[in-house]
Amino acid sequence: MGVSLDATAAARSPAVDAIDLKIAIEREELALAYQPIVALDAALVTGFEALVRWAHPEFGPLCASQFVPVAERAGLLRPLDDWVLRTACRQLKAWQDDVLVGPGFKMAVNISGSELDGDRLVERVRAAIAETGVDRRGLIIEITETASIDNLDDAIDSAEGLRALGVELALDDFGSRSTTFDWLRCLRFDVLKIDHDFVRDSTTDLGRAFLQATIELGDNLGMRVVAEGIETPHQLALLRALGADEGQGFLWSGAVDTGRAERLLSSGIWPAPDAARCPKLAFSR
Ligand SMILES: [Ca+2]
Repeated sequence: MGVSLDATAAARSPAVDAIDLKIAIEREELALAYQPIVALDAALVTGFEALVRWAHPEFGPLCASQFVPVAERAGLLRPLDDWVLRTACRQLKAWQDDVLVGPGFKMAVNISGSELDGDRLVERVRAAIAETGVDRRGLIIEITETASIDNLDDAIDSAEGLRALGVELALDDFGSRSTTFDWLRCLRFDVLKIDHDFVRDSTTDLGRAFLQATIELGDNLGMRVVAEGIETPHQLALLRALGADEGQGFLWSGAVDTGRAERLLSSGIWPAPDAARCPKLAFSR
C-alpha cells in the first residue's frame, strides 16, 4: 500500500489492534488522501496517487505503513484494498462528472502485490468499475515490487486481464528489491515508479548512474517513468535532464485531503513551494 512517503512515520508505528482495524474498514472510518503526480517537462499535474489514512481514536492520524502490516497479518489486506479501490474509483468518477478532470487524468491505486496472482483481482477491479461507473481509462493499479508473487503464470493472467479491462498497471517502488527483472520480462507494466531511495542517492556519481540506467530501462521497455520522493529543485532538474516523465514528492506536495484536492482542481493552479525556481503547476484536463 502507499508507503513511499510514509517511511519516517513507519519508524514510530503504534501497536494497532487488528480488531479495531477490521471495525474501521467495515464502518468506513478510513479516508483517502491524494498526492499529485506531475509531468516534469510541462509542470502539469496528470493525476493523483490515492493513499489510505486512518484517524485512529487513540493514536491519531495513521498512514498506510503504520497499519498495513497489521492488515497483512490479520488477513485484512483484501477488504482494505477493496475499500481503497472502490473509494478511489467513486471519487474519480465524481471529479469526472463535475468535469474537474478530463479522461486523461489518472488515479493511481495501490494494490498488494500478493493479490496479483490471486484468482479474483481482475473480477474485483471490474466490479469496482461497474459499481462506480468510473471512466476506466483514468485508473492505474500500482503493484509494489516488495510484495511476493508465488505464481508468475497466474500473475501474468491477472496483468493481462487488467490491461484488457482498459486500466494501466504500474510497478511501484522499483529498485527497493532486486528480484523484479523477471516481472519486467514477463508482466507488461505501463508505468515504472522509481523508488525514492534512488532519487535520494542521486548526489553521488554512482547514484546518478543507477538513476540514469533505471530511467533508460523503463524508457526502452516503453514504460512511463515516474520518480518518487522528489524533494528539491536540484533533484527535479536532474530527473528532467535524465528524461524521467513524471514525478511526485514534497517539492510540490504531500498527500492532501479530498477538500483540498478539490479546491486545487477547481483553481487549476498548483502553488509551487518555490515559485522562483519551480514553475506553477496547472491541472491536466
Ligand atoms: Ca505507490
